[in-house]
Amino acid sequence: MAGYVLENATVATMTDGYGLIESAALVVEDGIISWIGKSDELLEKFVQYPSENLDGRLITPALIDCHTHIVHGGDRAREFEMRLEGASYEEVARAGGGIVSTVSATRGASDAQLLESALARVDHLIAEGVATIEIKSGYGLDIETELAMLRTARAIADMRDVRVRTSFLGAHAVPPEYKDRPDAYIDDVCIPALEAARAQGLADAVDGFCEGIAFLPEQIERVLRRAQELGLPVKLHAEQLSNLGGAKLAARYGALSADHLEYLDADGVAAMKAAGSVAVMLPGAFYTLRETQIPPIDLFRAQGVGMAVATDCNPGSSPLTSLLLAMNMACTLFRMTPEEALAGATREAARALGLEDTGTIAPGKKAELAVWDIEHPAELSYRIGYNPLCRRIVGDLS
Ligand code: DI6
Ligand code: FE
Repeated sequence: MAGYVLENATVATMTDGYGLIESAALVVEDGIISWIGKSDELLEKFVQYPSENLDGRLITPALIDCHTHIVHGGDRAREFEMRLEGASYEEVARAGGGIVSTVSATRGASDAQLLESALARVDHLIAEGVATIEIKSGYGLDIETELAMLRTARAIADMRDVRVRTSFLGAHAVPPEYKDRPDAYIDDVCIPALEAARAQGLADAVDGFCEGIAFLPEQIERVLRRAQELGLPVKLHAEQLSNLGGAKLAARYGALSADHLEYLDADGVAAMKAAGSVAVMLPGAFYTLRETQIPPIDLFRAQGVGMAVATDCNPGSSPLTSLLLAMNMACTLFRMTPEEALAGATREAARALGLEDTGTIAPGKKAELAVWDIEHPAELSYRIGYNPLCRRIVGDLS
């Protein structure tokens, strides 16, 4: 393939703030952005390329959903009803519902069923301009099913034009057969499954759920240590329902991100800043669980901790397959600005995944673009339940 030019567009490069360029042209060669600037300054050598007039539409980096549990069996609509009848998320979990019920459904699903149900959700994200999706394991909680989840996640990238980054989340919940024996679960299942995932090239990162209803910091640390020995980057579900110092622990392991963070304190923010960890905001879970304490957005801003925004797509606390809605919620519920929300679903999401070749529009980055039928990028966060995507461009023009 040679190259092409996109002309007559407004481009939000997201390199620094929106980085808006009006009446812009963008040149792609061999799937890589090679030039971006004003149309009337387009270099002579690019004029030979086929060009497409975008009629003033807005181009942004393709969106990145950097935290999902999109591969899983079953659903939890009944649990949703229970919560509406008054049960809390923790009560549902302690009563054998919650994560563990999805574990049964996931173990009971065939690989084909897991793939098919995940693809239906993935297609919703793609339809909104998403080109990279992070997908976690964590509903298998036995070696075989954890690996099956990760294989399914990899298979999605073969079935759709989307990049998938996998995170091993064996330390997500204690399965029923290890009830009250979380340490034995970590030794017998979680660490061996992590090693197998690493050996089979199925894990790009390692995650955990550090919480009273899941694993304590000492248990999480054993997993993070093994990940580090295996050369895998780490991230962590931390401070979602209480403050156990999870983000600080993850920061000691150079975490790419700490996620949720509603109960994070100033100390934790400082530790994240020092480690360069991204704060992944998951307003879909906050909304679904009707949380009231918002993450320390002002402290992240003051300290310069990057904020990403993701769906947390999962069957329990965030049955959400719209990253645009997550961006709207990040603004309305967390008081992030539309500019921060868009950076959160592009540049900062890329950082949260350790990806350097996507998330902004600049020479050398991959051509992973979203073209929108809107004039200003704030519209992406402003509308609720409206999808203004015109097209996604990944590599070639199609
Ligand atoms: N935090 C979450 O929000 C999801 N996992 C986690 O560690 C919830 C998963 C579920 O309820 O199934
Ligand atoms: Fe999650």
